[in-house]
Amino acid sequence: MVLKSSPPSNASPISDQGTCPLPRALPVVPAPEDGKGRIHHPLSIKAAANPSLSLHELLPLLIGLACAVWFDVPVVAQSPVPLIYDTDMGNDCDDVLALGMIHALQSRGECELLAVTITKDHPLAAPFTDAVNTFYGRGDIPIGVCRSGVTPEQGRFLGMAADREKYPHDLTSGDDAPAAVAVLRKTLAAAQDASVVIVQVGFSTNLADLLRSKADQHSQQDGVELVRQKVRLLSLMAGAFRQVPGKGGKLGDHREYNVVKDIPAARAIAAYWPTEMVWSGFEIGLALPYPHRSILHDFGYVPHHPLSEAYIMYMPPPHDRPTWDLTSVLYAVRPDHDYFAVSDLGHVSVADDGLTTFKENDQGKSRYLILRDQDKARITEALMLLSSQPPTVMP
Ligand SMILES: [Ca+2]
Ligand SMILES: [Ca+2]
Repeated sequence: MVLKSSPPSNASPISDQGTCPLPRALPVVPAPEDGKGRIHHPLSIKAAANPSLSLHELLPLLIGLACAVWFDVPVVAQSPVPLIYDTDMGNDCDDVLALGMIHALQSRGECELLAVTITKDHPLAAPFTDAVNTFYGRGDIPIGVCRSGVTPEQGRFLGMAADREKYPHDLTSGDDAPAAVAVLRKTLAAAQDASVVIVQVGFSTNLADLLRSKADQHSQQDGVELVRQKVRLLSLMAGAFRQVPGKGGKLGDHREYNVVKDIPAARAIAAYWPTEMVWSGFEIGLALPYPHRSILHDFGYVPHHPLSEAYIMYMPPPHDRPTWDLTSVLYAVRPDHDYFAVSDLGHVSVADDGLTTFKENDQGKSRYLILRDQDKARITEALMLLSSQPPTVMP
C-alpha cells in the first residue's frame, strides 16, 4: 500500500485558458468581466474611480495594478458539487453534524444538495431531516425513505421533529415521503453525466436497491447503467481498514456498524457499484473526535439549534463524538484539499460477518482514506467551522 495525495476530481483545476491550478473553493471575485472570462483587478477599478488620489495613496494601487497585469490570471468559477446524502439519520449525531456541513458548503458555493435518502426505517427520520433542511432555508430538498425494517427504533433525538414550533418543517411523517429509490432515480436522471457525488453514511440498503432497479418513468436505464452514466464518486463511511483498539486497548479487527446492519447490501455495493468509491473507515472518524466545547460554544447564535440539541440528546458533553460521517462529506466536497491521503486502487470484500478487507488491484474501483497525524488538527478545525456555520438567513 502506497500513501499518496488525493486524486484530482473531474472538476478540472486547470483553466482552459492557462495552466494555473486553482483550489476548488477559490472565491469568485464579483468584478466586471471583459467577456473573455478575465476578471479586472479591483484596484484598477478603484484608481479609475478616484482620479484625485495622492501619490502616497496611488503607489500601492499602481503596484497592485502592475501585479494584476503581470499575473493576468483568468479566474474560472468552480461549479458546486451536485450531492446526494444517503444517511441513517437518527442512529447517531454525526449524521446531523454532517448534514449541517453540507448546508454550510452549499452556502459557500461548494456543493448543491440535490436530495437526501434515508436508510433508517423510522417515520420521524425524514421529518427530522426536513426540519434540519428547513432550518438552513432549504426545506424543499427532496427526501426519500426506505421500508427495510433496519433500525426501526426512534432513537434519542428524532423526537425533536415532533415540535414543529421550535423546528418548523412541513413533512410530518416518512409515510408521506417517496421511496428512496424513486428519489435517487429521478435525481440522477435529471443530472449531468458523470457529475453526481453520493455520500453514503448509513447502510447500503438504498444504493443496493438502486443498483437492482429497472427502467421506469424517470429513466430507461437500469440502476447500474444509470449510476455508471451519472455518478462521479461514491464517498462512503463504512468498513474498517486497519485494526482499532478494543476493550482493554488491544488492537483487533472491527466489524463496522454501517456494514453489519445490512451485510447483503454492503456486499452488493462493494462488488457491483460501477464508479469510483472512497471509503472512510471506522478508524478515520474515531481518530478525529469532535471537540464537545464546540457544541457548547459555537451554536448559540440561535435559541434552538437542531445540531447541538441532537448532539446533546444523543450523548451530552463532555463527550467528544467521533466524526465518522463528517469525514465522508469533507472528502466528497473537497477532495483536492489534501486533508486525507488515499490508498491505491483496490477491491473491498465484505465477509459473511461484516468484516471488510481491502486488496490492492489496478482494476479495482475502491480507495480508502488514510489519516496523517499532522493533518488531524486542521481537519478537526474544518469540521467544527463547517458544521457550526450559521445559515445564510437566520431562521
Ligand atoms: Ca419540506
Ligand atoms: Ca450514520
